[in-house]
Amino acid sequence: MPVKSITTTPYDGQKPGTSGLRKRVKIFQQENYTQNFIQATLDAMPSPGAKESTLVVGGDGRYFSTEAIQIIIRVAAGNGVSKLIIGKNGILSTPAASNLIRKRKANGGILLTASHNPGGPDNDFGIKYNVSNGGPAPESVTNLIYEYTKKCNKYHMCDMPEIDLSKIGVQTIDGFTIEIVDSVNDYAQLLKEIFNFEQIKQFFKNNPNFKVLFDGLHGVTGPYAERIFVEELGLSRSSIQNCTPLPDFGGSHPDPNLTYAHSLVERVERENVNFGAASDGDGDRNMIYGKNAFVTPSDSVAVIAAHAEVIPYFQKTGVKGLARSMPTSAAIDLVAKKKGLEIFEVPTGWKFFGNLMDAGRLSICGEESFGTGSDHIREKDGVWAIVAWLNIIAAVNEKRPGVGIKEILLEHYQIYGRNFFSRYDYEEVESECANKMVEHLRHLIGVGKDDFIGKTFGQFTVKEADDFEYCDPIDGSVSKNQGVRIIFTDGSRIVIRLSGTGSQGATIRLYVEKYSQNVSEYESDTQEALKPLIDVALQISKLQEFTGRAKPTVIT
Ligand code: G16
Repeated sequence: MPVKSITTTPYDGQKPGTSGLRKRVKIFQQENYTQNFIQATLDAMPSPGAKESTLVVGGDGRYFSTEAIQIIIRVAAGNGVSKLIIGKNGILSTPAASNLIRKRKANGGILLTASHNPGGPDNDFGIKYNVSNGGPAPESVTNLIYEYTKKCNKYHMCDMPEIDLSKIGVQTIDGFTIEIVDSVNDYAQLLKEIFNFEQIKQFFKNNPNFKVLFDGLHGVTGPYAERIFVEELGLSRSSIQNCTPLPDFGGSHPDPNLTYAHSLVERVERENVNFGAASDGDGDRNMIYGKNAFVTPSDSVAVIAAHAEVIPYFQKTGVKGLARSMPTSAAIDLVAKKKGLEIFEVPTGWKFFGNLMDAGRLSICGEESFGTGSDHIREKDGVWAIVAWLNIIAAVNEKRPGVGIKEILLEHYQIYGRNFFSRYDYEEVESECANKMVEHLRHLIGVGKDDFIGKTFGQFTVKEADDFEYCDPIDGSVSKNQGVRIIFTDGSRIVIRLSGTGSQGATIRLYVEKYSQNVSEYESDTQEALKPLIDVALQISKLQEFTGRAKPTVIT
């Protein structure tokens, strides 16, 4: 096929954020915008580079995905890529793509997703590059992509007819191979190797009144849920809802939290569902929710780590170490301490776990942003986390029948104490206002530090404060300014940082955490328990003054 080199003009602002480039669809639809970014991504691919490489391509099926895939096919061919492995109809959940990259020993993958951000012609699209370990590209690579976008004045492509993405099979055009694969098979196989499906099935058989409800929020996990929960684990079809993937997610936010998964939450409460769960647009996030028992993501990963020995995968590999992102509560640290395991605190972004996993020092990790996972792949994995909980419940019930989500949580608090945790999001704030607030905080903990440390706000006295900095223990790379932390003398803390995944204005994230070993508090309402700390966080940050926002957009 003849390669054409097309003259183009660089676009500003093609800097990948926490997890790839996320912008409004209309921005990606601009002339050559997507082509430029793909060219820059291929140029930045780590050695041996794009030429003769194999790449996995797929995504959450959001609006503009199929157009983007046709562009990727042509630009990949123009850059000498040998083979593309593409999910049927362009569909691959993020964990399934990570698995395919690893299983097929591909050189990397291009994932088309803006995760939990809404989709449709007026909403978001995203492109993310994953490296050969199956995980999101590290900052060294994403920074290089950005550098290439700034000087991208040419891209290479081959003219070819539109490829039919709906037909599973292999086609080769002039030495360039396109393989369309089933989106679900390999992933379902992986989960069957990790978990004790027989034990879970037996538990459902023994407890026919144990109700399960999974909500796919019209994201990519619908077909995965159908296969795993219905076909493999034998639940009824009425145990899953919103499981048809839609390009605009039915007009809602495909974000599994108390605000956006409210239909699940309401049904769990109203219909006395024992086990509720949801996953996001691209299937890497999850929420676990039982009647009167919302499991915070920070608690979820701690519970999974505490019970890891019931999961066949960890019986084989052992648990090598645990980790969390900095804003995530320290509940998992307490499990690590008790089990004598290494614990790591990394910046926000799943990419920071990859090196530790590759080095064999990390098995289970999680983030407060509804991300939970393990070293079975290099992405967080929503369905994995949900099946992990089911496996734990099934195993615990063999010894103590009648135990559900709430009992497991309370037992966990009895052993480890409770880390109350909440996050306030202020979405689409004017960037200038948000930046001013961050400057104010940096001043407090920088130049003003001597006055700030030791100062008392309400019942809290400041013990330490910094802007989180991380030095990767494996490759020594340093990531600075990862979030302002203010730690009080009683161990409570607040963290404030700007999100790296929004597509419009700035999103301020305010995280608060308080630890309690007071048994009478274990069933307390989180917001009530944290109210004094939240008030102090608002007072110190002057968030309302800087942004004019009296209330957060979302509380989790
Ligand atoms: C991405 C990253 C996560 C991160 C989350 C929130 O998740 O993969 O590691 O915690 O964004 O990031 P931020 O606070 O910067 O918005 P996803 O599910 O959006 O790909």
